[in-house]
Amino acid sequence: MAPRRTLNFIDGDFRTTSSARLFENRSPIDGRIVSMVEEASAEMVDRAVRAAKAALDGPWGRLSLKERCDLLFAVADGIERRFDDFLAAEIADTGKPDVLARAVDIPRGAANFRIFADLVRATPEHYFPQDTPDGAGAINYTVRKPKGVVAVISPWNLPFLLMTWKVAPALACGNTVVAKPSEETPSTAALLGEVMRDAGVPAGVYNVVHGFGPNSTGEFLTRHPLVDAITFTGETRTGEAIMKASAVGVRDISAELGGKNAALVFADCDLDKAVAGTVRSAFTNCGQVCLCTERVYVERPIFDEFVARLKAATEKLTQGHPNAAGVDTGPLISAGHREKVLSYYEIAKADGARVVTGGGIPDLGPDLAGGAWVEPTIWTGLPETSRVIREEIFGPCCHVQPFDTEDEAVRLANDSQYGLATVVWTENLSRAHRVAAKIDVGIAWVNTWNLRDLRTPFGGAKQSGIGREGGQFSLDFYSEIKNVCIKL
Ligand code: NAD
Ligand code: 6OD
Repeated sequence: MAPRRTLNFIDGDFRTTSSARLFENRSPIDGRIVSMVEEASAEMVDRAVRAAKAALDGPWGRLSLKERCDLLFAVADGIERRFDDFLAAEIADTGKPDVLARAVDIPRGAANFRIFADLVRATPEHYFPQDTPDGAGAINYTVRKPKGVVAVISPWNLPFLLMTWKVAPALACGNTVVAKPSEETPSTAALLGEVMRDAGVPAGVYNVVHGFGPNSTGEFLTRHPLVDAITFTGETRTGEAIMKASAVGVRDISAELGGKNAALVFADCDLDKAVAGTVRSAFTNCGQVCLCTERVYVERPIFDEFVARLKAATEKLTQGHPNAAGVDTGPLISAGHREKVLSYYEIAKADGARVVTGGGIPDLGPDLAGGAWVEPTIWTGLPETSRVIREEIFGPCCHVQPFDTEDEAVRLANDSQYGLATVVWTENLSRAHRVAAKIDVGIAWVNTWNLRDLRTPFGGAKQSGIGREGGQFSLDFYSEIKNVCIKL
């Protein structure tokens, strides 16, 4: 049977062209073809952006705030009605365990629409009464308008969660969107087109174009002159390229980029929690979360015990088919990404690492032999100059290194071009606040990892990004805030 086709969703429906180039969407579980995807040409991208522009002044722009938010609630309901379809699509594209996608990715996709619909209705405007020399005064108040057509460029690691984390606030603020999901994970973005259409979202409000980055769909989209703002999540180098594109026409950009996140484990921590938390922060989603810990610094008196317990806990993780019971970790996203991760496993050996556990490819039997599997891996003994310590690997691996003082721990954590997230493990309240304040990151967790309140700001310092999204911070990015000054 020929594999099914994944089509671009433009102006309210799926579009196919006989001249479209096709690319394979392969499952990282076993290498089988999930679907053949139509790559959007420059003409298709232009059609999507023009449809989005037209919808701004059409039925979408004429909706009241309540009507718009009601539609977003209907989208959330529609995602939940088709939960199993989204779950199956996300698992086939990414190979992530059913338990993870079921508990996190798909529910968060629906929640994103509800939370931003609620938030936009609850957001007050600013009011500034002003004195004037004639004594009569003036009043200033702010008015929020949509920015216009927003290009949403998203990565493959949490495809549905991260795309909807941008699409939902953009629509809540009255914008229209053209989304370009990663070429590795096109399926849930396409399914969302069906949900939007069935929920009655007007044509042109949500469009999806599939394809690659440079010289392909991503670049056609970010360079399109009718795109008013770009929101991007992905690698730092890609962020730089997209920033250059956004400079033409002075378009606003939000960029959530890479990380090389540290965990600081102090001797006064609750060791059980620190070990369990580090297993989660290093190996969740096979290490493919931008917030994952790849550098672990442990205070010397507990170093040996921590490493032994981390090794034991890591070796208890079960790798296997995402739909099998009791599975903790799936494969990497692709054979290409596995090559990259394994190249760092080689660099670690060459740089003199002690391999505490892992370091290779697991044998999971013939059914999974075509998949992108690697072993969860822990190293010690590398110099801080090693590329394994300096560069983002984005795989199930971490290096553990001892430290002697709090100042040294902070210095080591901050010694990175990145500044996304840090975890501090300590039971000392003063130390927790002191260290969290000194770390140069956008997100500092203490005694937990990836605990999310969707009202909080999310983003990175240094080369981990520009701007903040989340709650009110998203609404500020997706709105043009105008000041109205009235002389009384
Ligand atoms: P990537 O940068 O390779 O691709 C992301 C998206 O950008 C894809 O849709 C891709 O097709 C598109 N793209 C690539 N080049 C482009 C170009 N020149 N113009 C327009 N679009 C282009 O990232 P990835 O490999 O998909 O994702 C992994 C990376 O994402 C890691 O670095 C990870 O840290 C980062 N990430 C960051 C966050 C965060 O919130 N900070 C969240 C998730 C992932
Ligand atoms: O939880 C979120 O809102 C979020 N933006 C997570 C990002 C994870 C990165 O891989």
